[in-house]
Amino acid sequence: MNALRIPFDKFSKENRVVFFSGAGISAESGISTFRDPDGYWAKYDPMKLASPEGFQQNPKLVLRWYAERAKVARKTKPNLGHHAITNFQKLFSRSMVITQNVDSLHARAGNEPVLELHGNIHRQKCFKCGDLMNPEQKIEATLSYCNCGGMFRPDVVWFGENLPRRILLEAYQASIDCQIFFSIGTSTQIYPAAQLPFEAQNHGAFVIEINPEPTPFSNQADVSFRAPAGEVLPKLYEEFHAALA
Ligand code: BJW
Ligand code: ZN
Repeated sequence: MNALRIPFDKFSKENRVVFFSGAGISAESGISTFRDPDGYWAKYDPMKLASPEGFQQNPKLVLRWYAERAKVARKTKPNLGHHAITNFQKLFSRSMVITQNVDSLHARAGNEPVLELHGNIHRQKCFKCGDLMNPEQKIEATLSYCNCGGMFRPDVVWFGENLPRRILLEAYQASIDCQIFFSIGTSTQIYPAAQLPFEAQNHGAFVIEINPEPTPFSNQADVSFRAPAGEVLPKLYEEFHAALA
């Protein structure tokens, strides 16, 4: 741990803190990442599975893939990284999670509030009118239709689609307003989400990156921990707690 490079004396419990996460934080729960050597995009074509064009070409294939992932997500549990964030949030009452993940693990760990930039795999919406499927209705791996005649699809953000505007604005505002920004388990390659660590730092935040591999942000992170989130976050929590509580 190079936590000694964190200027604890500059921080207080009143600081605004953002925990920005990507697929890497869920890896230790057993959920696959996208761009690691064993990630989804090493096996599957993202344009076939995670784009509106892919869905239109083969909706059943896309629905099957998402149903399988939703099943895995339901069976997995939040890990030490998610739980450390819950502890951090007790220390820093003005903090939030901004995630690119769709698996609900932050919420299940009790992290709150959580902004989901790329949607949620446990919901569906109409491909045509955007209406959400009734939450009482069971999501199946097969096609179902909205009253308007449109097909239901996962309520996630695919390539070429806009992120939910209000959530993106709120995430941007929180990033430029915070004093400490954690960038956890993201390859920092997918925009506009990848812009957030840069914006936070440009607006004066101290940015701590946690990722076993380097990313396009690593060189300019204030501190970069090259280790798994489930190892680093609990130790960092102890350090922050000892310094500030
Ligand atoms: C660990 C670990 C451990 C492992 N502990 N760490 C500007 C320039 C060029 C292109 C664009 C641009 N702006 C926008 C675009 C287009 C595109 C884009 O960014 N393309 C790039 C290739 C450049 N963006 C979009 O299309 C976005 N929409 C948009 O911008 O709309 C406006 C627009 C419209 C039309 C044209 C242009 C603009 C939407 C992006 C949607 C991304 N969707 C997905 C699927 C979501 C649903 C689902 O889950 O199926 O979101 S793709 C996938 O990538 C998923 C993720 O949320 C996202 C980010 O990935 P993430 O989380 O970083 O995961 P990985 O796998 O990449 O990285 C994991 C990391 O964890 C690794 O670094 C590991 O080392 C690490 N790790 N174990 C800590 N234990
Ligand atoms: Zn509809």
